[in-house]
Amino acid sequence: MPKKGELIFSEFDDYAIKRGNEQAEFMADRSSRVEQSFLLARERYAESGVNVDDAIDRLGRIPISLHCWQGDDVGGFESSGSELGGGLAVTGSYPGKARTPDELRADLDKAMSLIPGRHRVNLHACYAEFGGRKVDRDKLEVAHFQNWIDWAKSKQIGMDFNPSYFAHPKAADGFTLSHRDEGIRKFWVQHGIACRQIGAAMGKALGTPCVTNVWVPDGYKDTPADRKSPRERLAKSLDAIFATPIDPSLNLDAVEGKLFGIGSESYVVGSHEFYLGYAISRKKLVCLDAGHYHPTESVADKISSVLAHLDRILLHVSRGVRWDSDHVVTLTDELLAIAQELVRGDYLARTHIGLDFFDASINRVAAWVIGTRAMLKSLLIALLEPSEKLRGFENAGDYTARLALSEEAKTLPFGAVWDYYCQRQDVAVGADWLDEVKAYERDALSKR
Ligand code: RNT
Ligand code: ZN
Repeated sequence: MPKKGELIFSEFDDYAIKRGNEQAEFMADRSSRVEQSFLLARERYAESGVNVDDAIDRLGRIPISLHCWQGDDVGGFESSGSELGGGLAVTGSYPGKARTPDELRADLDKAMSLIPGRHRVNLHACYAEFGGRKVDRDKLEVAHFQNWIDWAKSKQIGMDFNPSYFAHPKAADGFTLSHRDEGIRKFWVQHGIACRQIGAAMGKALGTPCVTNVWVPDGYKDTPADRKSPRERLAKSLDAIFATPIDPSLNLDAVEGKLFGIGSESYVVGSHEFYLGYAISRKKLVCLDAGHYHPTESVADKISSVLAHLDRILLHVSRGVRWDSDHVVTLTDELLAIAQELVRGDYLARTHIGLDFFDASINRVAAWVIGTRAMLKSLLIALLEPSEKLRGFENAGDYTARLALSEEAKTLPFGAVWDYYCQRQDVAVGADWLDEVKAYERDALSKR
């Protein structure tokens, strides 16, 4: 006669085995359905002259740079006590944000395991690790990022980098590289110089150039009396930062402008025009952040314009809702238009795609997964476009056919190709990844 506990255990065991078998059957069944749908979709695309295998191949070679700052609401690990500032605002108090570099790396690991392909990580300087010996930002060294570099190396992923011109007492009045105080300017120039060297070391260690992106919050809340001098100072500071040439196979310099920020509503020193001119004259990359323009401006339209004059660009893919709100990227028309431009213009090799959003009102790991998967989906849709036909109609002056075909292309079965791509890359198909994020939330995030 088994004891009570044993009986319960064996019943539970039977149940678990049955459930396990059902689950395995479901997965095997689903996997073959994904494959069948893919084969049908491939035929459908072939009818439109699109080679699906090529599209999948190309998608697999596009890295997206995941921004570390989604994982902890742009907090960083300096514990400086300074407010975030710089016009950056994170709303929401979803539990589980990363409190340490190890937690942040674990969260990134989790996110990346749910995203098909091999990607990159984009780090801000305020995520330095000091091992008990803190230095100020002008004295940062590669050693402070060694753990990050070792981690990236073990994952065989590249890294990108950013000097941090916010959340610091010397940025508290809203000016950094264009500050009227020479001492403050010099401090921030030193920070920029240090960061480029760190970027180059990352590039060297990981065998892929690091894009080091300079964004400063400098600007006025109200109408300035002098728009000129801060811009002249900014140009001089940037020139000082970039004075030493660095091998572009190690580090690439980018500059990011914007239209306005919280506290810089009336004037931003580093405007788009300022940086476009700067980048063209100094041969730098311009960073186009999707939230940094008038809401009716199209970032997609800017890509071919700026790449007519620049070798490379950096994108900060973001989603502004009414303003530069940095919402999680979703598969919107704007996002798709950006992806289409990159593919149609054959710009993928000249464009570094990075994400820039931060939402603390939802699970932060899910935010990365949603945003990155949306970016990849948009690229896949663009790669599956019957572009030769569309171009042919356009060049023949047949705009009716161009419009008709681009409308029909919108309902081609890209979802079947996306599912198959995920399955082949051994990552969750459909919304399955959410179960894994929920389990991670239960087992790790909720314990923080
Ligand atoms: C701010 C810029 C900048 C930052 C990050 C944290 O408006 O978009 O890129 O979001 O560097
Ligand atoms: Zn940005």
